[in-house]
Amino acid sequence: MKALATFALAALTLAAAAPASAQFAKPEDAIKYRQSALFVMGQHFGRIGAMANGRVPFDAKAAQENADIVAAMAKLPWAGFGAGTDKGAPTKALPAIWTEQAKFKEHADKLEAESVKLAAAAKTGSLDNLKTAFGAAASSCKACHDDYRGK
Ligand code: ASC
Repeated sequence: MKALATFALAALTLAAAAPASAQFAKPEDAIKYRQSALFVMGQHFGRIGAMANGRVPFDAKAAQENADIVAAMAKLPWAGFGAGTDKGAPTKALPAIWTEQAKFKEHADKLEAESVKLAAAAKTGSLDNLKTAFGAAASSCKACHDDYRGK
């Protein structure tokens, strides 16, 4: 039992010190993880967009719930872009992600910041505030896709 506890502690310590890519058993898992996180985020972001663009009636509570999910999801994809995850499963991620890591991280940070603002805007209950914050967040999605997502 004591040996097991020691082993578990050592494993935890290693895990905490390991780079993000080591959180995944294989590159394919990291690729699926980031795609899944971005897909879920996109679904909830799209529901806000439908309200912001007048395609569905504004529902302040739904906007708030969706924006909270977007803000939580926006933190996740980046761990799935670790070293060695440029291939291993079908991916549109461009090689520049790994050669321009500082710039890519700026985009990720920008999205996270805009999604926090989106959630704050949604909490005000104002459609105008939601529209403004949605536009800014969508621009941050697009800016990164333009540079780092292939066709
Ligand atoms: C979305 C979505 C994106 C962005 C992007 C904005 O709703 O899924 O990836 O907006 O299209 O330009």
